[in-house]
Amino acid sequence: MAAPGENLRINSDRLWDSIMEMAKIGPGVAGGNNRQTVTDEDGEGRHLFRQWCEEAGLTMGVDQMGTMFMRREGADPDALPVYVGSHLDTQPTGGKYDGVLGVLAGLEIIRTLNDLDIKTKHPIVVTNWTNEEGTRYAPAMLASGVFADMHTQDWAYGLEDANGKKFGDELERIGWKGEETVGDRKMHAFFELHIEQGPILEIEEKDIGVVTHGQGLSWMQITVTGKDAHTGSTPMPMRKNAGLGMARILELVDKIAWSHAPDAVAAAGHIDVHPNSRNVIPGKVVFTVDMRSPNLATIEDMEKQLAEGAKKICDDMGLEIEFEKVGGFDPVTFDEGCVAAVRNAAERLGYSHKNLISGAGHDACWINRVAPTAMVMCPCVDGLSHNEAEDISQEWARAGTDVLFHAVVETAEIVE
Ligand code: HGY
Ligand code: MN
Ligand code: MN
Repeated sequence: MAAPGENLRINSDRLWDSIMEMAKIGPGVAGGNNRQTVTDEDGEGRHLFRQWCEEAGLTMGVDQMGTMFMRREGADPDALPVYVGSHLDTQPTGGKYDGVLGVLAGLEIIRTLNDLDIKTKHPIVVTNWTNEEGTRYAPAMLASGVFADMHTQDWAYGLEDANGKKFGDELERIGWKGEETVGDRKMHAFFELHIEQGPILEIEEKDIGVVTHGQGLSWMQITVTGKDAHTGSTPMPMRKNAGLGMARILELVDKIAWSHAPDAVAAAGHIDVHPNSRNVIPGKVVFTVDMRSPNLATIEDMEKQLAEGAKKICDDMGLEIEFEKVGGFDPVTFDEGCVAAVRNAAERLGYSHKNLISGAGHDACWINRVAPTAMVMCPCVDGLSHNEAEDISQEWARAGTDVLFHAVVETAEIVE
């Protein structure tokens, strides 16, 4: 396939301006974003993205999970499209670039092709996947998971947030429940640009991560039940302190991850304490343990250690314990052809690069099950993400988007 000339580059000022414009929607409290899935702010961000795409001549399709597909026609309308995108939803204390860079980089590819009047054989479709973050509605990568037939749509529609609002109802309320059957679309390939969300590229001074694999993930929700009681008048031997039980389990979680160092990580980010009153011993805590590794056997051993160890802690303390797996996917190996397109693009463009295993989960991890898929990563400052202080340089955004541009356009095949 004819590769684009190494002089073909995107317009990084235009890309940067769009990222900053999108960041104004659903602002956080410390300079980042709070644009959680299927909130009004999510709806506002979708409308802005749609407006930009239509200004660039794209036609929109939306599926029944709300995922947006913005299509640029190819010379061969029957050729399977090359998809490129990520997600516009954010964490409650999210940054401006997680997901957004990948969606708007896809739009920048279209804008650049329009500027240069370049045609491709395959159509190109820029994609915004619904609910990648999985915060308001677990699991993460929800819509891409339904698209890859990992969850049923009915199950997804029935998920409830902390206020009992159902995902399907909220998607309809914001007006983004589309008509298309989820997963009907067939792809020639899928590419996703994403910030690394870790420190490796910055420390090693590499412009580009050529993502060969993705870590697997396990989200185990644990409910520990003891007995609400007065923190002052209840003698220590009589207490059934669910909060203490959770604390000992979280200590165990840390030990389990270290027992597999350096190939494992684990923590709990979601913790609900009931009744969460200063002078009541917690009678119930609900928390989610997030465990990850590039090795499936390691994940399975961590789950086993957690189940046995947490049960013993609760038995010894006279507490009840329940486990519910609320999310997970196996480690991912991306498509060699697509990965090579990314690596060749970085070489051609003169960007430093290294192979990388993605520490975070991404929509690409599910789409890799239904289409040839690869990811491009750019550095982020101090490797920080899922924090409003998340930051990247415009140069890093430019390099990542240039590489994405070349990988997508080469795969979509320029028509002379
Ligand atoms: O959890 C993840 O890895 C992703 O950021 N949603
Ligand atoms: Mn993301
Ligand atoms: Mn994220």
